[in-house]
Amino acid sequence: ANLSLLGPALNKDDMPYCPKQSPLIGGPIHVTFPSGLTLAEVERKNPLVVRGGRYRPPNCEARHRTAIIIPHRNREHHLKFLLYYLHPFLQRQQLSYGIYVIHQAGNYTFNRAKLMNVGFREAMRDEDWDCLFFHDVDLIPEDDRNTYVCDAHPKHAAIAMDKFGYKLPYKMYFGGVSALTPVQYLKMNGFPNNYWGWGGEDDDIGVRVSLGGMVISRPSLKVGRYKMIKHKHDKGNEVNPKRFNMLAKTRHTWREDGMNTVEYEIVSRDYQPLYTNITVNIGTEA
Ligand code: UD2
Ligand code: MN
Repeated sequence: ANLSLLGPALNKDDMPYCPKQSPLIGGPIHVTFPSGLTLAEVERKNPLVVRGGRYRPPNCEARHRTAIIIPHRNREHHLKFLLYYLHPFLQRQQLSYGIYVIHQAGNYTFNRAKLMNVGFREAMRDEDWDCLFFHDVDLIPEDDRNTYVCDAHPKHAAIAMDKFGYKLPYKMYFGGVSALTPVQYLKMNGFPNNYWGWGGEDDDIGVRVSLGGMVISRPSLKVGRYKMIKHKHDKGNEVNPKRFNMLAKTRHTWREDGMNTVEYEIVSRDYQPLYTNITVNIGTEA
């Protein structure tokens, strides 16, 4: 007899697959920033998260494996709140997941998009993730129906942010939080490496989606809601004055700059209880 007809599908370890819709989803999340919160407290609240910030559901085999890539420097305070919300959020979605913090070494001008390329390569070295979420450190999701899985096209998840009045600021906007499968990522040659400082890189990435022959997918406005932790412009991430000139050339440059040309040096890889920290030297502007 074909036993699979008799019960839920079983995987090789004889655990049933998780249901297609997680029964743990609760909808809207009331986001506040408790003073005095510590990482030790976040650890205590997430006893099933293991070394390096990895998790798999205890009683079922996850249908999706998602890596979260967070570009970072000098925002420990934001990171703590993001981890506080993100770990339970991903667990309620019954995902198998890992959280990577990609920390830019040194004081040279910040480069968000290049750090994402590093995160992509380093996360894929670890495991065959089927989806990567590229996630600003200061954006807290406000609804757990915004599932952290990939779509048939690159997904812009942060469609509705408080700072833009919970509306999409413009049609091609691709900033904040986005999600791609490895195939989608490579199809657009990843992200640009040459945007140093604030701005432009998110629009370049948006243009790459269409240059790679894809379209932008988004969750609904009701579900893709985020709160951005208020902050000032960081030192070392000054507005990039070249961004408009660079953007005008993306269609000529995207094949020559991206995942196929990224160069960097890993300074350290350490497995924290709540995330894997990768400190990287990404060099300076040519
Ligand atoms: C907007 C976009 C962001 C990006 C940026 C331009 C939103 C919500 N986000 O963010 O996706 O396109 O414009 O570059 O509109 N970071 C550090 N340390 C630093 C500087 C930056 O960790 O010193 C990281 C951190 O993950 C941060 C992200 O880079 O969330 C984006 O930088 P931002 O938050 O200063 O820029 P913002 O809010 O204008
Ligand atoms: Mn921000």
